[in-house]
Order: sequence, then structure tokens, then C-alpha cells
Amino acid sequence: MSIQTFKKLLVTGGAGFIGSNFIHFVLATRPVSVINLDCLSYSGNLENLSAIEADERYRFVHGDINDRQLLEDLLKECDAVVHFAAESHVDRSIIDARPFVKSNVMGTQTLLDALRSSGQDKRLVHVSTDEVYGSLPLDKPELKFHEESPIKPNSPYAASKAASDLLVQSYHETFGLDALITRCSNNFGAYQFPEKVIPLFVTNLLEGKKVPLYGDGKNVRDWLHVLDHCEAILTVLEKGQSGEVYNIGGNNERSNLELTQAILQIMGQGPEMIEYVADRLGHDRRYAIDAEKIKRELGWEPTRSSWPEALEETVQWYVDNQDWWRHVKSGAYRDYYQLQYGQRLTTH
Ligand code: NAD
Ligand code: TDX
Repeated sequence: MSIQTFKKLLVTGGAGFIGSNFIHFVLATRPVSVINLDCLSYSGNLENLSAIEADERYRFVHGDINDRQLLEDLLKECDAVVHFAAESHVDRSIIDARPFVKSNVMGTQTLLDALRSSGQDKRLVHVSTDEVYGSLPLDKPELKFHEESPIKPNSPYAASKAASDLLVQSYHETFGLDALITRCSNNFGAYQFPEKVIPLFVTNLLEGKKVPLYGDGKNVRDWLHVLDHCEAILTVLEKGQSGEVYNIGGNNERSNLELTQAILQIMGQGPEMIEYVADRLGHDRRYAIDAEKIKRELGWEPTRSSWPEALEETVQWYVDNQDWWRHVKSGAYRDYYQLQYGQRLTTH
């Protein structure tokens, strides 16, 4: 297996949850430079990156992945792209799918065209999701998603990610683009926007509010620590086979009720804090990842995702970093860009 090294990465969506963790991780573990291209949608937060702002290997560019000229200019400096930029929340896609098509589908297509016109030598890792495979039944625990499973997305979010995956594959086949796709399960860890279940529940409890559990709470997710995910993405970038898809999972399946009870226990709270609310429309019952391929071919497996330790550590991060999530919940995080970069945020 050959190992590729890179001098400068273009990271799209690096002000979001996984992208910012990835930038911290890659700067700490590799001698590379990073350009972070992010439009600072509601989930983009430069406070996630305040600790490395002065690092000369890091540069933030405020812009949209739908801006082809900007992409072409940035690609001249870079030898690989790690593509996180997307609308990422299922509930928002049920309310309004349009931004999902714009960023996830059209944005990815614009990036692919920019890569095409900048030569065939730049590697792309497209960060996708297990949600493109649809849903598994609860009564067949032996079933898991593998890389050849049919693409059967259910939510508008998942459909937009599936469309982007298919575009990436088509550009690899048609134009020979050096592109790889990763599909991971639910991430947890620091800097996750408090609309997603773990930070929403932890911060609600810290504010003395109840936690809204959808439906019967029996839906199952496979929880992957965000730093395990970052390490897996880097492994795929450096060692992956062009044109391949790699599943990434935490071997850590939990029902939402189990997750909620674990959070309540860690935080010393009782079951009266659970509020059962109406189910999400089209709510996928179970996701489960078979991540044997990346283990067998590239030697990666999760080392940070096991519970209860990893969940306790994540809960503690939100307990210790109340300024961070209180700025998000109050909207004050939107002022950071103006303070640091002297310009007002006009988008989203
Ligand atoms: P996030 O919502 O926290 O971050 C997304 C980032 O992308 C934000 O900083 C946002 O400003 C930026 N962005 C959105 N549209 C853009 C555009 N048009 N141009 C430039 N920047 C744009 O999301 P996340 O949870 O960090 O997810 C990152 C990626 O990982 C997404 O592609 C998502 O589909 C995928 N993913 C996430 C999870 C998870 O559990 N969070 C699991 C599987 C896959
Ligand atoms: O308030 C809530 N109550 C609740 O019961 C919320 C926000 C969620 N839930 C349930 C729905 C899901 O079964 O918790 C589970 C997890 O929900 P989310 O945190 O919204 O994640 P999910 O919909 O599973 O999608 C996540 O993982 C796959 C990411 O948001 C996606 O970007 C990723 O692709």
C-alpha cells in the first residue's frame, strides 16, 4: 500500500463541527498547511478555530463552494481537497430542502468542475454519510450497511448527500478524477452544533430544560467519536484507493432512549426530564455500519468511541465550555467574524 503525502489541503466546511475538528487534528499530526473555505452558514462557527487562528499554516477564506472561480483560484495552491461543506441537519431538510440541494448537490458539482479544470492530479475526499443507505429494521440486528448496499435515502438531506456521492463517482469514472468517498455514522464530540441530539440534550439539561425524545425512542444510531472519524478521513486521504467508497463506524449502536438515559445518568438527572414528542417524519429506524473494508485494506479502526468513557468525556466538554454553546444558542457567535476579520456577516 502506498502512502501519499500532501503539502496544502483545501478543507471545505472547516468552520463546522467535523471540519473544525479535522483542521485541529491535521495541523497537530501532519506537517501540512490548510485553507478553510466556509460560507459561515448558521452552523459555521469560527470560535471553533480560535486556538489556531495565529498558526501560519492555517488560512480562513469566507466563501461559497458554489463560487467556481474562487475554487479554481484556491485549488492552484492546494494538492488535495477534503470536502465537508454541506447542510447537515435532517430536521431542517424536512422543513426546507432547497438549501440542501444548493450546497450539497450543486456545491459539490461546482467543486467537481473546478477540480476538473485544475488538472487531474488533485485528490478529493468527499465526506458522506451512512444515511445514503436508508434504514435497517430493528428486528434484524445481523444486518449492517456495507459499501455495496443499495443507495436508498429517505430524508431530503440523505437524498442530497446520495446525489453528491453519485456525482463524485461519475466524475471519477468519466473524467478520471482522483476521488474517494467516506460514509460514516453519527459523530459525537466537541464543537457540535446544539441542534444535534447529544449537544442539544446536554445543553438543555444544563439550562434546566427537558430533552425532546422523538417517537418511542427506539431508533438506533451507531456513535462514532469525531476524532476517530478525522483519523479515518486522513487514512483514506493518504492510503485510500482512488474511486473507492469506505464506510466508517464506531461499533457502538445505541437506541435513542439508551443514549438519553446515559446522558441523564452522567448529569445526575432523572427520567422526568424526558419529554416524548412527535416523531420525525420518515424517521429512519436504525443505522449500522460494517466498517471491515477500511480495517482490512487501510488498517483503521475506532479507538476513541467506546462508551461510557467517550460519552462522559463529551458531556464534560459541554459542561466545561459553556461560553462556547451559550454563544451559539444566543446567536453571539455570529459576531466573531466581524470582531476577528472586521467584516459583517451578510450570508444566511
Ligand atoms: P456542520 O453543519 O456542523 O458544518 C457544515 C459546515 O459547512 C458549516 O461550517 C457551514 O458553514 C459550511 N457550509 C455549508 N454550506 C456551504 C457552502 N455552500 N459553501 C461553503 N461552506 C458551506 O456539519 P458537520 O456535522 O460538521 O458535517 C460535516 C460533513 O460530514 C457533512 O458533509 C455531513 O453530511 C457529513 N456527516 C456528518 C455526520 C455527523 O454526525 N455530524 C455524520 C456523517 C456525515
Ligand atoms: O431533538 C431531538 N430528539 C431526538 O429524539 C433530535 C435533534 C434528534 N432526535 C433523534 C433523531 C435521531 O434518531 O436522535 C437521533 C439523532 O438525531 P440527529 O442528532 O439529528 O442526527 P441524525 O438525524 O441521526 O443525523 C446525523 O448523523 C448522520 C447527522 O446530523 C447527519 O449530518 C449525519 O449524516
